[in-house]
Amino acid sequence: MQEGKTPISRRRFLKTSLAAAAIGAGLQGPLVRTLVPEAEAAGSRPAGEVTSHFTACDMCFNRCSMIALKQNGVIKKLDPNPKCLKSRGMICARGNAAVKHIYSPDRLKYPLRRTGRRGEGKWERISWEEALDYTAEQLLEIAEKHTRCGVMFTPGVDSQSRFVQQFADVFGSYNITNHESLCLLSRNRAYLDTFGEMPYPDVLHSRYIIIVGANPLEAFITPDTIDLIEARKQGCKIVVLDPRFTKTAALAHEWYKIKPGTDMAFFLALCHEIVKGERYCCPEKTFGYEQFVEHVAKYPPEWAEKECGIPAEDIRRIAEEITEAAPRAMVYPGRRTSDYEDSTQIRRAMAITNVLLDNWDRPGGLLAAREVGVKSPYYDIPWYDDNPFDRVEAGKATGLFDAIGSFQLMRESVISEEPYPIRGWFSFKTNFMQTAPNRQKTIRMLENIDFFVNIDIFMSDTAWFADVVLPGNSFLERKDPVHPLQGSSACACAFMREPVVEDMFESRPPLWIVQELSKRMGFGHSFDFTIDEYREKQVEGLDGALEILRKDGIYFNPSKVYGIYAGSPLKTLSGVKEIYNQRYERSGDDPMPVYRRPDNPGKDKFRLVVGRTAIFTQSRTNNELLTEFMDENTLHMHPEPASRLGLGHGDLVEVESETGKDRLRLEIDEGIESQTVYMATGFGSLSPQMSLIYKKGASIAEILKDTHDKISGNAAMHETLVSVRKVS
Ligand SMILES: Nc1nc2c(c(=O)[nH]1)N[C@H]1C(S)=C(S)[C@@H](COP(=O)(O)OP(=O)(O)OC[C@H]3O[C@@H](n4cnc5c(=O)[nH]c(N)nc54)[C@H](O)[C@@H]3O)O[C@H]1N2
Ligand SMILES: Nc1nc2c(c(=O)[nH]1)N[C@H]1C(S)=C(S)[C@@H](COP(=O)(O)OP(=O)(O)OC[C@H]3O[C@@H](n4cnc5c(=O)[nH]c(N)nc54)[C@H](O)[C@@H]3O)O[C@H]1N2
Ligand code: SF4
Ligand SMILES: [Mo]
Repeated sequence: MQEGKTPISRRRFLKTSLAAAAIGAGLQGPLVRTLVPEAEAAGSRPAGEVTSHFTACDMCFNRCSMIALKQNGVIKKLDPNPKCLKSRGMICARGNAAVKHIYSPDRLKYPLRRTGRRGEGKWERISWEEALDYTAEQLLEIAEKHTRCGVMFTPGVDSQSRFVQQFADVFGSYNITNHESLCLLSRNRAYLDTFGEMPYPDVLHSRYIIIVGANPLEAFITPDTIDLIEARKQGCKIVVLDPRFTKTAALAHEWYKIKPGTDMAFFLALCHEIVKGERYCCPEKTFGYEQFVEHVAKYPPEWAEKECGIPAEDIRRIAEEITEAAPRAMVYPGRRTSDYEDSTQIRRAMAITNVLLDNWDRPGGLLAAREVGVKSPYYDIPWYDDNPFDRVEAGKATGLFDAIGSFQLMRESVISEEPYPIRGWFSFKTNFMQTAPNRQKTIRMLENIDFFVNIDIFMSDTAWFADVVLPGNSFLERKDPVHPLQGSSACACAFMREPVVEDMFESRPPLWIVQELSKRMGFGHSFDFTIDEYREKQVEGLDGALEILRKDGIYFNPSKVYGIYAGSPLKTLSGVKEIYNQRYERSGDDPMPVYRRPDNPGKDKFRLVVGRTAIFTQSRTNNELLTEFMDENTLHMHPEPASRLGLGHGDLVEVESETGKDRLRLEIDEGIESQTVYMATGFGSLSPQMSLIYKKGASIAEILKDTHDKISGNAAMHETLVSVRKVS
C-alpha cells in the first residue's frame, strides 16, 4: 500500500469508481491510503491474499449489493455484486467512497459524556460500562417522572434500526419517528390513498415518462436511475418539470423550467385534456370518475399556462402523446416530497393522472409492491397503565401515519409540552440538526430535553448537542440480520451483511448496545438472541435462503410481475382506484386536488428549493474522497436577478428567511428559474469534528422554514422565501 500523505487524485478516483461500476471488475490495486493506524501498519507488510466478502452498501437507502476486497486485514476496494438485479450490478461514487467512511480520522472512537454546556464541545471519555449504566439510569428516571412516552426515539433506517425500534417499543414509548417525515410521507399518503399501496414504477418498459419534482439521475434510486437511461435508449420519451436544469433534465427530450409550487396546475390541465379523449381511463375501475371530469373542467390548459408558465399547446400535445403511449406511460412517483403545504394534494394530482393512464399493475406502468417474504420475528410489547393515550403529535395532521408521526410536529410538542412533556431523546443514525428545517428550533427543543443519547459513527451536528455519544460500528464492520428490500416483484430482494473487518476502536453494533441497556433496565429477556438465531427465524419458510445469501450475497424469489391484482380488489376503502377520496371528505380535506397558488416571492425575494447532488447523501458530506468534488456549497441564482442585485459569481452572500440566515458563495446558474435559488444540503457544520465541512458553506437547515404538509405532516421545505445580500 502507498505510504505518505498524498491523497488520491480526483481523476484517479473517478476512474476507479467508474471501473467499479463495470460488472465483474476485478481488483485494481490499492485504492486508498487509509488514515487508520492498524491499516497503515498492515500496508507495510508483504502483500497478502485478497479475499472477497459480500456486503451491501449503506451509504444511502438503496443498499446496493457489494463485494468488499480485503488484503492484510484492510478493505482495499468495493465492487458491485453483478447478481444484484435491483441495483443492476452497479455501485455509485458514494458507494465506492465508503472506504473513507470507515477509515475516516473523524470517526467516533469511544463513548463520550458531555461536561460543558450543550454544543460547547467539552467531553470526557468514559468506558462502555459507565456509558451504558448512566444511559439506562437516565432513561428510567425520565420514565419514572414523565411516563415511558416521556422519551422519544429516532431509530434511523438501517438493517439494525429494527432493534432500536424494538427497544423503544419494549421500553414502552409511542413517540418513535424517523427521517421519513422529512422525506416521502406526502408521496406515500397520496399513492396509498389512490391505489391502496405505494407502487413501484416499471421504468424499463415504459414508453413515456413525466418526471416532476424528482431528479433520479442525481438522486439515485435503484433500479430507476439506471433503467431511465436504458429506457431512453429504447425510445422512451422523457419530459421533466423542474425549476433547475438538473442532470435528469439534461437526459430529457423536453424540460420545462416550471415556476416552483405550480405543478398541480399542469396536472389538472393535463387531466382536463386526457378525460376529453376518454381513451384510456376505465371509469368502472375507479371511484369518483364522473365528479373528477366535472372538477377538471375548471382547469383548461390556458388557465394552467398562466399559473405554471408551460404553454397551453405543449400541455395539449403532452396529453395527446402520453395517452397514445398509455398504458406504457407514467407520471414518475418520485421520492422526496417534503416540499409544499399541499404536497399530498400535488402528488394526488400526479397519482390520479396515473389512474387515467390505466397503467396500474401493467408493463411500463406502476407495479404492485412486493417483498420476498422475510419475516419480522415477533416480540411482546408491554402495556404501561400510566402512559398517555396516544403519541404526542397525534391529531396534528389529518393523515398522519400512526407509526411514524412527524418529527417537526413532535418537536413543537416537546417545546410546548402539550399535550404532555417529553424529556428524553434516544437517537440512532439520524442527523436532524442538519436535515430538519429550522436548526435553531431543534436546538431550542433541547432546552426541554433532560437527557439526549446519540449513536453515530461521526460527531455529527446532532451528536455535538448530545449528553452521551455512543460510537456505532459501520456497515463494513457489522453482522446484520437479513434485510428485505421492497420493490416490484421484479426487484424485491434481500441481503445480509457479514463483518468485512472487525469493529474499529471501541465502536459497537446497535444490537449489542440495546441488549446491554435492556439488561440494565429489566427487560434483557426481550433481546435474548444472537443475529444468527434471529436470521433463522426471519427466513422460516424460505427454502435455502441463507445458503443462497452466502453464495450470491443476494436473495430473490421472482414471481409474477404484472397482473397481480387481476380481478381482485385494491386495498383502498372502495376496493378500486380512488379519484374521489371519501376519507379526505370526512377529515375536511379536499376529496379531489384543488389548486392553491403558491405565494409570490415578491420583489427581490426568492423561493429556496432543496435538491440532491450525485456526490453526497443528505448530510453525509464529511468524506475525503467525495469532498474532492465539492468542498462547500454555493447559492445558485439566475444571472438576471443577480445583476439586478449587483451580485457576481463568487461573491460572499447572506441568505435570510423568516427562520434564519447563513453565508456562502454565489454561483451564477443560467439553468435556474429566476425567482428560485438553490443550495446543496450538508454544509455549514457546527461540529468541528466534521473536519471537512466545519463552517464550510452554509447550513440550509438554518434557513429552511419549518412548516408542513397539512395532510401527512411531512416537512414543507420549499415554502421558504429568502432575500439575498452581498456581504462586504
Ligand atoms: N446521490 C444521492 N442519491 C440519493 C440521495 C442522496 O442524498 N444523494 N438520497 C436518497 C433519498 S433519501 C431520497 S428521498 C431521494 C430523493 O430523490 P428526489 O426526490 O428525486 O430528489 P431531490 O433532489 O430532492 O429532487 C427534487 C427536485 O425537485 C426540484 N424542485 C424543487 N421545487 C420544485 C417544484 O415546485 N416543482 C418541480 N417540478 N420541481 C421542483 C428540485 O430542483 C430537485 O431537482 O434520493 C435518494 N438518492
Ligand atoms: N435541507 C435538507 N433537508 C433534508 C433533505 C434535503 O435534501 N435537504 N432531505 C430529506 C430527506 S429525503 C431525508 S431521507 C432526510 C435524511 O435525514 P437523516 O437520516 O437525518 O440524514 P443523514 O444525513 O442520512 O444522517 C444519517 C446520520 O447517520 C450517521 N451514520 C451513517 N452511517 C452510520 C452507521 O453505520 N451507524 C450509525 N450509528 N450512524 C451512521 C451519519 O453520520 C449521519 O449523522 O433528510 C431530509 N432533510
Ligand atoms: S446508490 Fe450508491 S450510495 Fe446508494 S446504496 Fe447504491 S452504491 Fe451505495
Ligand atoms: Mo429521503
